[in-house]
This record gives sequence, C-alpha cells and structure tokens, in this order.
Amino acid sequence: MTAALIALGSNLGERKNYLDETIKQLAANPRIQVVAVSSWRATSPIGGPPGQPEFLNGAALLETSLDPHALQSVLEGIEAAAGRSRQVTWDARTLDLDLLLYGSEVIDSPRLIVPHPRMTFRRFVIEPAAEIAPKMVHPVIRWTIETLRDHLRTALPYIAITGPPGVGKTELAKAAASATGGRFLADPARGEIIESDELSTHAIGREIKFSGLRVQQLAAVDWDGGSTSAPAISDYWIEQSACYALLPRGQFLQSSTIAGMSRAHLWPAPKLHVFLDTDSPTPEFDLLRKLLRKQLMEPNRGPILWLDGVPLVLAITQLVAAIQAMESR
Ligand code: PH2
Ligand code: MG
Ligand code: MG
Repeated sequence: MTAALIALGSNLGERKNYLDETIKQLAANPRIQVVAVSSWRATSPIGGPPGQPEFLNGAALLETSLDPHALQSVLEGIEAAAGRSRQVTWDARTLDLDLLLYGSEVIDSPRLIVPHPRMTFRRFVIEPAAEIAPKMVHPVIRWTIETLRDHLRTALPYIAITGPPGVGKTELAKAAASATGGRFLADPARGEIIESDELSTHAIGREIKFSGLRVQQLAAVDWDGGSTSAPAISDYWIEQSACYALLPRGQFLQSSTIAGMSRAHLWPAPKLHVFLDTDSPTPEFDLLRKLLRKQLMEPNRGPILWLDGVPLVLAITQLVAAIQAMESR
C-alpha cells in the first residue's frame, strides 16, 4: 500500500455533490482506502478564461495498492462520469482530480507527472492538503506540506527569474509585474555583463561583484506590507552567479565562495523561483543550463515554476497565474 495525496476542485454545477461523490467512489474501490478528507473551501478562480465561478477545493489522503497510472485512470474515470470536458486550458469544470503525490515517487511520463508540477505554489491546493497530510514530504524539493503552507503564508512576495541569456527573462519579469501590480527589479549588473569570450576570465571576482549589486537592490526593496505586499520580480536570481562562476572550469569546481554567500540569508529567499528557457534551445548555453538546473534542484529551495520550452506569451500567463495562486486563498 502506498500513500497518495489528491486534490479535488469543482466550479460548475453541484460542486459539493461532485466532491462528496468522488470520495464515495474512491472509498468503494477495493484497492483504495480513504484515510482522510479535508474541508471543502471556496476559492477564487485562478487563470483560465475570465468570469469563471468560484471553486470548491479540497484534498484527500488515500492508501492504495494501485500503481500510479492505474490510480490516475480511476481519477480520470470519476472525472469523466462527472461530465468533465477538456477543451480550453484552465476552463471551468464540473470536477478536476489531480494526483499530487504518490508515496515518494517521481514520475515524468507523457500521461502523468508526479509530484503535480504546480502544487507547490497553489494555496488552493496546499492549504487543504496541509489539513490532512502536514508531514508528507514533497520528494523533489524535500519540504513537508506544512512547510510549503507556512512558506506560502509568510514568505515575502519576492520572485526570482533565472535561465540562460537571451530567453526573455526581462520581458517576463516586466510583464508579470505590470499584470499583478508588482514591482520589476531590473538586473543592476546588466550593464556590466560581458559577452561570451570574456566570461572565462576573473569569473569568481566578477560574480561576487554582481552579487553585491544585486544584494543592494534587494535590500532596498520596501516590503511595507510584509507577506501581503505587491510582488517584486527580478530578472535574475542571486544564486545564478554560482553557475556563471563555474563556467570556465565546468562542473568540476565546487562553488564554495558564492554558494556559501548565497546561503547566508543576505536577501529574502524567493517565494517562487522561475526557470525560463526557449522552446528551441541554443547549444551555446548547455553547460550553463545544466548548472542552473542543478543549482535550482538543491534541497530546501522551495517552490519552482519550470518554464522551459514555453513560448514567452504562455510563460507570462503561467507566471501571472502562479503569482495569483500564491496570493489568494
Ligand atoms: N484549478 C485550476 C486553475 N485554477 N483555481 C482555483 N481556485 N481552484 C482550482 O482548483 C483551480 C483554479 C487548474 O486545475
Ligand atoms: Mg488541476
Ligand atoms: Mg487536472
């Protein structure tokens, strides 16, 4: 038997009835035990076409002997029986059932991605999940659900965007800031960023200097409203410096200097990290990509929105929805 955490949502028709009926159907399956069910809570619709009705959201903790794909099929069967149609992304729906966690398994198949890629920054998912499975661990970022919930409730609304050069980080940060009433933080090191052939000289000294400029900028942000201030969005991530510093000698050098600095809490830890890459990646920055991914995947990092291979317009939509999902309840 494996513990499985699922999210439930409905914003069309007899919402409460669809959610209650789901629990009954799961409990009736001989290979599923329903261990705990959260309260159902009304939430504002995030993303998708405008003018959608309010959602009713919740979570359920199961024990199951079904493998993850078979469990996913059961969830899809219940959705289909509730008349769920799938035409428009994030459109209103009678019933949405998402497999969030399946034990500590990490699955990336065409049909199923577990952990659910957007669960870490959605309060309408994490708040009910924390009611019933506070100690369950997200196997990729290695935080408990409870820690994720506390992070969403209390972190300063700072969003750091990283990715290789020339993929649109600045446009993304600007567009998302203007759509959310937030503040765009332009990289203060931008004017000093030297092009490719000079990247190899004095790498560590240069990156420490850049980090200094960026720390100053972040330290000057006025977070008057604490965790409820308007978001600040930077087109850099301080820790990307550790990757640039490593470039000349590839993956063999330990990034002790800057990584050490970066853990010193000299600036607010991002509430959300964003990795942006183009839909047709250039091989030129492959080593940097690899280093950035590795740096982001270190444990204890917190929520990450992966936007690789996503065209810029879609990336903007996704980031704006993620920001709204962190803000609202
Ligand atoms: N689900 C979505 C998109 N937006 N907003 C709320 N409040 N609740 C949801 O369950 C929800 C959403 C995609 O599945
Ligand atoms: Mg969903
Ligand atoms: Mg779904």
